[in-house]
Amino acid sequence: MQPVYVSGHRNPDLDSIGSAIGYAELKARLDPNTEFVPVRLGELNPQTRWVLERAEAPEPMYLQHIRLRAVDLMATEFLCVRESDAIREAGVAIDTADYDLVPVIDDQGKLAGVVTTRALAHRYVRESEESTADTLAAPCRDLMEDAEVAVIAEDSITDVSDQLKNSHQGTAIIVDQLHRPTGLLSRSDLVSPVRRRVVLVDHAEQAQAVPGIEQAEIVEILDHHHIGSIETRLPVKATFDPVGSTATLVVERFRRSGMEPSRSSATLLLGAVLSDTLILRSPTTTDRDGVAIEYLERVLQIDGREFGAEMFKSSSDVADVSAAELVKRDAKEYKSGNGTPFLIAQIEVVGKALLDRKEELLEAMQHEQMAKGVDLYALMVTDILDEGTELLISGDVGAAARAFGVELSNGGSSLTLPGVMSRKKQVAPKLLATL
Ligand SMILES: [Mn+2]
Repeated sequence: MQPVYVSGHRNPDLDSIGSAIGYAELKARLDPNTEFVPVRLGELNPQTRWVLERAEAPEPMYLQHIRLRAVDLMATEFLCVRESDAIREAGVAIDTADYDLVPVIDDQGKLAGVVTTRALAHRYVRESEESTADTLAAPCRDLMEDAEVAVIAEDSITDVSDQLKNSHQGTAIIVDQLHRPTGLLSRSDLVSPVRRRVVLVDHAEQAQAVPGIEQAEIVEILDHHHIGSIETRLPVKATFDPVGSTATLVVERFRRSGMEPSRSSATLLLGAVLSDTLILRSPTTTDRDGVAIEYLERVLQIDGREFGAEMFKSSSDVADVSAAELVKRDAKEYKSGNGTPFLIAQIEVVGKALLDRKEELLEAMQHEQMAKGVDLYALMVTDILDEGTELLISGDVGAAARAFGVELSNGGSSLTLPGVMSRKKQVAPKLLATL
């Protein structure tokens, strides 16, 4: 059985990582026969690293894409013959397994070629006609031909399928780095293959999901954002519940199941709720987030607000971080109603020091805007103590100003937005509606 991945969004933040780890733990405890693997879709931010260390939790596995690979469908139990084996052995091997060829290996176990049913049949017919004595006793190397489709385990099924279509051999041989056969994959294995499975947490936008999501089977969605552009083939259990963090929903599910998260997961979930709600100051915060924090404080026997203050302090010093990194670190991609693509990044800070680097940030944003081919790149510099945002804009600044009904400030490339702290609730909807 293939595992079920539990994935947050690209450019992962603490809520995505903490929720993925916590929810994978709960799912595995509720369904011990299935493996749930929390994953990350990119580099972890410093805040997430800080909490992972406190939680003594390992970095989740990096998932590059969720398209089917040769390794997902290949058979790993199969027969090989040696070059020196009698051709008859190849015939027996083919007869035993259900493939149209058998791999032939050399003395080092490396793939030397294949013996196909077609070649065997020709040989047999010729021998019968010539009524010569059993030359099926000749070594396989006499009848061997090149393997036309030899691929590696990570190769995508689409590639393997294309290669098989153009080959008269109906079976692909999967080889390792030393060119030793490790699996077989026939054309019939490619008919209605079992897709890779994933639970989405903390997002429901295709542009934010793991690459290849359109080929995967989404088994569940647990989110606190607006319902995005994700499409599913089958009906799925989907939750879009507007609380302050996805971690809050995970905590509630633990409690509803009568289970307590491990200390490690509880630490991550606490960090995630505090991070997404900016220590319960963000306008997205609900009473349920407060209840989740109180519960986790009891489980962990620590003061949540103190933990949160320490956590934000650890990650808010960005003096040493390059502008290029800052504008990308927590960027989310959106598409407005008329299909205009744009990005909103956010940095939480304490104090105004970062705004001294505004020109440098804007330059990095222009660069990213071009690289991503989006119409607008916005960066929220959010002061979590002062409770307000300076919104830097690369793109149509006028449209952004209209979206918020404010004047351009500070030289015409940013908007001063007092009280604005939430990308999801206060910034994304306005830009979605205007662009
Ligand atoms: Mn979140």
